[in-house]
Amino acid sequence: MISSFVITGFLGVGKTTMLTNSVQHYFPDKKIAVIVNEFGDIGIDSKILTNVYSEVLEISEGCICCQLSEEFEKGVTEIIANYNPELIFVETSGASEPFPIYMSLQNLGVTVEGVICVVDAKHFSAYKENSTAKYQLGGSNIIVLNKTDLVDETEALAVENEIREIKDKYNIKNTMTGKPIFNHYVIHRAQHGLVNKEVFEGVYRLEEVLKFAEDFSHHDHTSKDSLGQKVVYLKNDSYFADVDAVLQNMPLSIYRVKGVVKVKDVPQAIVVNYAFGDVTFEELDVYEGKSLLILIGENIEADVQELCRKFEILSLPRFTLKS
Ligand SMILES: Nc1nc2c(ncn2[C@@H]2O[C@H](COP(=O)(O)OP(=O)(O)OP(=O)(O)O)[C@@H](O)[C@H]2O)c(=O)[nH]1
Ligand SMILES: [Mg+2]
Repeated sequence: MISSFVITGFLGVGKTTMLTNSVQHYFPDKKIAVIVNEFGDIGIDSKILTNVYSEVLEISEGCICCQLSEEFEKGVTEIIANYNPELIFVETSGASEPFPIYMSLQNLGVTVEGVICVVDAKHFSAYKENSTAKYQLGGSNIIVLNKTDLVDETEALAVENEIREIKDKYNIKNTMTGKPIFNHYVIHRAQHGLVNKEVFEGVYRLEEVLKFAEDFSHHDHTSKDSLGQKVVYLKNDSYFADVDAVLQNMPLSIYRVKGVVKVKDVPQAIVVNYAFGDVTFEELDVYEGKSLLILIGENIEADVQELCRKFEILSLPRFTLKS
């Protein structure tokens, strides 16, 4: 029997960080396959994750909980046939709900040990009103309060209380009986995605809920949440300080930036990771592609136009593929 975990949580909360830190730490000898669905059509996470795991399947362009369940199920079937993993981790995009993915895995005969929702302790108030964020909490049974290094105990407790309120309200229910599908949930704390081992030990294993699954109505979040993404390229003769200046001047309505850039004064390519004003940089050993940034936000068209006007090093792709 193949086991799996679904990792959900809003944009930039630390899902990939958990996969690179905790998972590898706890399962050094297991055959692990990772499936990652990113918001946006260029997979930065899969580039990071392939440095850590040998089997990484990237499902891009669209949301696996809405449009891509067929592609997702095909991908899982292929990864099982070709690699025969003992454990599968699915990182859902920050804009998708976990429950449909849970159902797909179950339909394929893969045991779901837990649905983990990662929460950003520092930036929770900035995104908690987003309806997808609420349904992500409602559809999970293990909640990881991450980035606790950035808040004090009072703030952490306040977020935990808010999580409990939302969880009670949005806990997914059987539409026939009105009873919650997941009876219990736990909240763990983490820094840089490093959680207590019991999160992955199956102690919170979900009961079989397949019989309820047909009654679950998927909420149409794509039309309600106006998140959009845009890619910008970086000119070849840019310096690190130029990139930093762009990030320092991000409008508030852009809350996630990911990308890989090559600059003149750093020998290796740099992975840029920006979430709600905080930014980290990491070096990437192998990268042959273009220097690019993916920006995600609520007023994305206008914001990106403005950024490109302000910063000469940025340019928009000349062609965009219509989806
Ligand atoms: N200070 C701090 N930063 C963190 C922590 N966990 C993650 N980060 C940083 O947060 C940023 C986003 O982390 P990711 O792991 O890429 O987040 P994600 O949820 O996978 O993001 P998406 O896939 O784009 O939705 C990165 O810059 C991380 O280095 C943490 O516990 N503390
Ligand atoms: Mg990620």
